[in-house]
Amino acid sequence: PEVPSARPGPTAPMLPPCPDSPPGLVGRLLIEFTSPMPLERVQRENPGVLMGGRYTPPDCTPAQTVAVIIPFRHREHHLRYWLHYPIPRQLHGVYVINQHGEDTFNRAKLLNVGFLEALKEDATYDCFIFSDVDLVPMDDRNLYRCGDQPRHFAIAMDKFGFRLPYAGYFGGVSGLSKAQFLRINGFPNEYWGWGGEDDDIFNRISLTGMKISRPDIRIGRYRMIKHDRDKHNEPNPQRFTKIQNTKLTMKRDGIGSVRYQVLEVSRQPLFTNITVDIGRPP
Ligand code: UD2
Ligand code: MN
Repeated sequence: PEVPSARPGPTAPMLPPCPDSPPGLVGRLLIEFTSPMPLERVQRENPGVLMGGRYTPPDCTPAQTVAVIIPFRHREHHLRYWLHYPIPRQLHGVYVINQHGEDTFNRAKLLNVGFLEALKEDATYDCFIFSDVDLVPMDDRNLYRCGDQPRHFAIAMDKFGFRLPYAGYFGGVSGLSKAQFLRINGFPNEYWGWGGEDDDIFNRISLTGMKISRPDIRIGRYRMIKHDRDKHNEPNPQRFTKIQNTKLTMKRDGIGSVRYQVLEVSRQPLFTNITVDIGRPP
């Protein structure tokens, strides 16, 4: 009998592996958020990106299939800057997970939803980058890829004086392989409102015996688009006690227990928007 995958044909061209770093990197980028960024312009800049934000290099086979997951509500103008700057061209799928309604925001639960929904669309994703919508890397050598340990990308942000604010900081932009994400039972679903969920994720990684990998401090630089605290994302007063209890809660609260309802999947020219009902705090 035939083994289909072993037989190259016109539908499965044998392309050489892509180089470790993509061609044409320039290093430090000039990032600014002054004039508004029309979506039509961003689309014109990216003719190679397919509907839904899917991208495959035309001439080589990437070692990893990388999806970015963006937690989202009411930040359209930030998304346009995020799409405009070059980093998205290192990715193979862009998923904006849009929280429906006006109940309290829940960043980590939206990221869990994004992991599952991206895999439903393409089971070959094996690397997941989780990025705030307002964080733009200042250096394109900060490659959005997964490694043998979970990776923290946003280590030197303008708002923290281009330094790591504390040793266990894991906020902003991070990356986990599919296996690493499953090993920590994904992210917590029970952090409603601002804060704490990134520290819980850091705890999960440490408790499963993994270590954080980070880029060079000169390369992991970011600008955050200035913003006020959103409505319905007030600081969560429970966050300090919750992060003391990750060891107890991580087994029952995570990717294995996430409940939600997808309301709409819409493929836009540069990203896939998934609007989801994730419920509200108890
Ligand atoms: C910090 C962390 C962030 C997260 C958060 C606490 C940095 C740079 N980032 O962000 O990773 O740990 O604290 O929860 O330190 N969002 C919306 N709509 C909303 C509310 C939030 O789209 O109404 C999304 C959006 O992608 C945003 C992200 O959630 O970038 C984090 O929220 P934030 O930007 O208000 O919080 P910030 O900057 O303090
Ligand atoms: Mn922010």
